Amino acid sequence: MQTFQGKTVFITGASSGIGAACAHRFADEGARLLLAARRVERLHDVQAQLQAGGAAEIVALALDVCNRRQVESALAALPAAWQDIDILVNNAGLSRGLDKLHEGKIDDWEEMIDTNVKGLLYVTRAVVPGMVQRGRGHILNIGSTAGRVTYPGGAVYCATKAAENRISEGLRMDLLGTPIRVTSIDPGMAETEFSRVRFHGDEERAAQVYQGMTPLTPADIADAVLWAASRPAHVNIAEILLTSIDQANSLLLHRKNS
Ligand code: NDP
Ligand code: 8X3
Repeated sequence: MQTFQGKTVFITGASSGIGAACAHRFADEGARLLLAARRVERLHDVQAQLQAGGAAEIVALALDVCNRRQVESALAALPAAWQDIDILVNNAGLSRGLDKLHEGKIDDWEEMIDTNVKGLLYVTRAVVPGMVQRGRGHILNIGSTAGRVTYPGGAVYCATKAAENRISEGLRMDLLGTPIRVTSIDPGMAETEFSRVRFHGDEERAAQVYQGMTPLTPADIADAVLWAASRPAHVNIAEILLTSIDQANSLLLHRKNS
């Protein structure tokens, strides 16, 4: 079993949902946390809650993962005591819109691709060389059931999550021969701010997504992340696919009122 006391865990998209839940889970295990997101005031709220719960050291980093230069400079500028990242949780991500592809908004596509694919790559490129140099590390990328089964209106989001799967697989191959581990955590529907963001703030439409079914909670997913990260050093959990009991895949849901 790996333990996390004194380990440095870097979580992107830690201001909300799954990222914030991962922060709580690793904090409970005594990890030092480097938490990144664009909404720094929300990160400070998460930080305050963690500190009230007795968390170890925490640094909140204002970061837009889509901004390649910002990713490079923010990580290079970290104080020496925070440079040695042991665990990277590439969680920052979003969906925008649920339009048919031929009617889709190109700005929505660009935002998803820039965040979920290019952002993940920029952060990975900035962090992993240090892991290789130090001879230790674990990258956990947050994928989705959407990366495995496409759904109508979701082609571009699903493609970004399929890309996450392929990038995780390729990184695992490229790191073969090192002790660095790579895991893709692929959850089904979880109630977070995800649908609110997808529908550009339309709360009513977002709430309908989870109507009549029990979704995963962010804590369920954080548990899977922690479990994968805590396996013995010679065990690499390549993938975890998890859904709530009311979901079989991207297309097949059980709703109590249907
Ligand atoms: P939330 O909207 O609650 O959280 C998304 C997080 O990503 C926020 O902290 C947000 O922070 C951050 N983020 C978004 N864009 C950027 C950016 N450009 N730079 C830095 N941070 C960014 O949604 P979830 O917690 O649900 O989503 C987390 C991950 O889980 C995503 O990758 C999502 O695709 C994936 N996922 C979600 C599922 C679900 O049903 N909820 C299921 C499967 C996977 P801020 O806005 O402050 O920058
Ligand atoms: C998030 C799950 O099904 O809403 O990746 O796309 S879904």
